[in-house]
Amino acid sequence: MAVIADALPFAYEFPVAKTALIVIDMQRDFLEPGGFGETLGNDVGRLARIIPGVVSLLRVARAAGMPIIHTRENHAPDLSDCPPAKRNRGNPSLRIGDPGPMGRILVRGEPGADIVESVAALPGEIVLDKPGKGAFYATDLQNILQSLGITHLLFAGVTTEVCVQTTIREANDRGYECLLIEDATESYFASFKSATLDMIRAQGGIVGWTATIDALSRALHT
Ligand code: TIU
Repeated sequence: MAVIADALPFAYEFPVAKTALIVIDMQRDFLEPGGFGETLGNDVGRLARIIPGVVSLLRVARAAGMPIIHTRENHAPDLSDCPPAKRNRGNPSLRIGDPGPMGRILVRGEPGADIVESVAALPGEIVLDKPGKGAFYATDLQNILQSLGITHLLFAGVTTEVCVQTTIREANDRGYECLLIEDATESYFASFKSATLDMIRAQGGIVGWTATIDALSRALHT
C-alpha cells in the first residue's frame, strides 16, 4: 500500500496496482478561445494554468505504471446522443453542433473536441468519449475499470465542479476510493473549485479525498 500522509481529510492509502488516473475533458473546447466553454460566457484562460500540473501528474502516473483514462465530453455528428435539453439551454453564443473556429462545437472528431496537445493520450492509454457530465453515464467505464481490477481512482481535469465532481460522485457510489488532485483541476469560477474540494472531503471524506501532485509523487517514492 502506498500512503499519501497529508491527503485531506486524512491519509489516503492506495494499492498502486489497483489504482487508475482519470483525466477529465482536457479538451480545446474547454481550454481555448472559440470553443464550448467560451460560448457559455466563460473566461477560458483560467483553465490553462493547470496544464503544467496535468503534465507533471501524467508523468508521475506513467512512471508508476498506472492505467490512464482520458475522457472527452462530446457528441455524435448527428447529435443523437445530445439531449435537446442540453443543446437548447441558456443563451450561448454558439450551441453544441454549430460551426465555430475549432469546428463544430463539442462534436466528436472536430478539432475543438481534441485533448490539448501537451496532455494528449499516449499509445496504450484509454480515451473515453462521453455524452454527459459524468464519465460513467452512457459509457463503458465501469466495465473497463472492473476488467483492470481497479479499486482506487485519482482524478484531474476540468471543470472541477461540473464534469470532475459529477464523475467522482458517480465513482463513489460505485464503491471506488476517489482522490482529486488539487493542482491538476480547475474551474471557470475560483470559488466553485474551492467549494468542490471542501465538499468532497467534508464529513470525514463523504465523497473522497484531495491531495497535491507533490504529495502523490512523494507517496509513490517512499
Ligand atoms: N461548463 C462547464 O463548466 N463544464 C462543462 O460543460 N463540462 C465539463 O466540465 N467538462
